[in-house]
Amino acid sequence: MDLVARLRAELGTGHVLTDPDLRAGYETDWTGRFTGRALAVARPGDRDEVAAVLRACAEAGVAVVPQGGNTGLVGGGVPRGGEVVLSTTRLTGLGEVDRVSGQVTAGAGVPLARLGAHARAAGLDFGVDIAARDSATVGGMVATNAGGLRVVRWGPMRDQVVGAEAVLADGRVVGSLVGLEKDSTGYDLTGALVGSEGTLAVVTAVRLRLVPAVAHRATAVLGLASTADAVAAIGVLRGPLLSAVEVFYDDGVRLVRAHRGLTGPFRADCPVYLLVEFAGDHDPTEDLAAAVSGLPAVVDTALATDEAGRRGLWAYREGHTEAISAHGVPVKLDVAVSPARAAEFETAVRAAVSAAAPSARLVLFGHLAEGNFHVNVLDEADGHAVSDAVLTTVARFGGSISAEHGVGVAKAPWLHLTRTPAERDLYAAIKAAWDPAGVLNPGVLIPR
Ligand code: 2HG
Ligand code: ZN
Repeated sequence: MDLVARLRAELGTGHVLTDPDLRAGYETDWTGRFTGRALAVARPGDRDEVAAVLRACAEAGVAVVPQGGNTGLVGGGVPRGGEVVLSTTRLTGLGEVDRVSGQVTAGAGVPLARLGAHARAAGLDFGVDIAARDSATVGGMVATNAGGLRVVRWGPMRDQVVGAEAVLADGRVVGSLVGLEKDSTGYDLTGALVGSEGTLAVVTAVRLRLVPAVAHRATAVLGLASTADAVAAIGVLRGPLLSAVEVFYDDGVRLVRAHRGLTGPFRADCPVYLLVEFAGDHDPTEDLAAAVSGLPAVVDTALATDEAGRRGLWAYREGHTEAISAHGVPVKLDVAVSPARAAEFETAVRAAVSAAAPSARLVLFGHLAEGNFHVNVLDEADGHAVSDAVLTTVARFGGSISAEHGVGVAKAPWLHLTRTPAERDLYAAIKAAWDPAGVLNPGVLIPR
C-alpha cells in the first residue's frame, strides 16, 4: 500500500488531502513568502491518529511538517517540497479548568482565543496574548515559544507550560499532562519541546498554567520624540500593574491608518508612539495617569479605560501586521536585544537596512520591554541581503535572531550568529536523539 492509501486507511479519506485546491491553504504561509508542494495534508483527530501518521511516514521515509494555525511567519509550518503536512487543527480537546492547581489541559489545535475565553469563564486567564489569537494554536505557540503582548507581566509560552504530551517520529508517545509544579527528575523533556519548532516530536496536548484574571485595565498611547525617551519611560513604568509596553513609529501608524481608515491618536503626528497598559484588581486609571504625568519627555497622551477606547488604541499597534501585508510580501524578522540598548539598536538597524537595501521601506515596531523589535522590510526583493544585515547587527548587540516567532526556515542560515559551534553540536545531538531518521521538519531551525 502506498503512503497516501495507508494514511487514508488510518484517518479516513476525508482527512487526507491530496487535491491541489484543498492542499493550497496548507502549503503557503500567512505572509505569502514561504510556499512548497506537499505530498498530502493529514488531519489526524486524536493522539493515536497522530502516532499512526508518524509511523506511516517514518516507514515510508517521507518527511513530516507539523502545522498549527499557519500564522507562524517564519516558514516553519509549510512544506518545502514533497513532505506530508500534519495539521493539528482537529486536536481541539479542552479540559475543565482545574481551579485547585490553576491549570488546564488543551489539545494542540485549540486556538489561543478559545483557550483565553475558557480560562476567563472560570475566573482565571491565560498569561500569553498575541495579535494572531484567533488563528494561532496552542501547539504552534508551544513549538515556537510564542511571546506576544504580555511577556512583561507573565513571561512567554515557556513559563506557562507545565507538561506536554507528544508523539515521537517513530510513533511512540512521551510526556505527561498531570501538571506537577514540582518535579526535579532529571532532564526537562517538556522544556526541550518548547521552542523545538516541530523538529523533535509532534506536541498533541499541553498542560498549561493559568494566571489570575484582572478585572480592570487602562491603556495609554504616549507620543514621544525618540526611542531613547521610550526606553527611559519603561524604567519608570515597571511595577506590579504594568501589563504591556509596545513601541511603534510614525510610518507604521500611517500604514495602519490608511489600511483601516483611522484618524491618528493625536492632533499632530509624533515620531515615536509607546502603548502602555496597566492592569489590576482595582481601576488602574489614576495609577497610569500619575505614572505618565511623571515622565519627562511625553509630547502627547491618549488614555482609555473603556473597552472600545482601549481597542481603538490597540488598533494602531495590532493593525501593523495586516497593514504591512496589504502593501506586499515583506521580509519579516523578529529580533531582540537587551531593552536597555534598544534605542542604540534602533539606530543601528535602520542604518543596516538602508545600506543593504537603499530603496526599501523599513517598518519597525515591537514589544519594547523585552527589546523585541519586529523588522518588516517592504519593497525589497533580496530578502537574503536584508536579513543578513539585520541579523548581523543583532548579533553585534548580543541579541536574539528569533525573539518569539521561531527560527523556521527564514532564519536557519543565520543560526551560527548566536549559537557557538559547541552549542550547534548540542542542537544536532538533541535532534538526533529525538528524531534519528530526520523525519520531522527538516530544514527548520537547524540548517540543512
Ligand atoms: C506581533 O507582535 C506579531 O504583532 C507579528 O509578533 C509581528 O508582523 C510582525 O512582524
Ligand atoms: Zn510580536
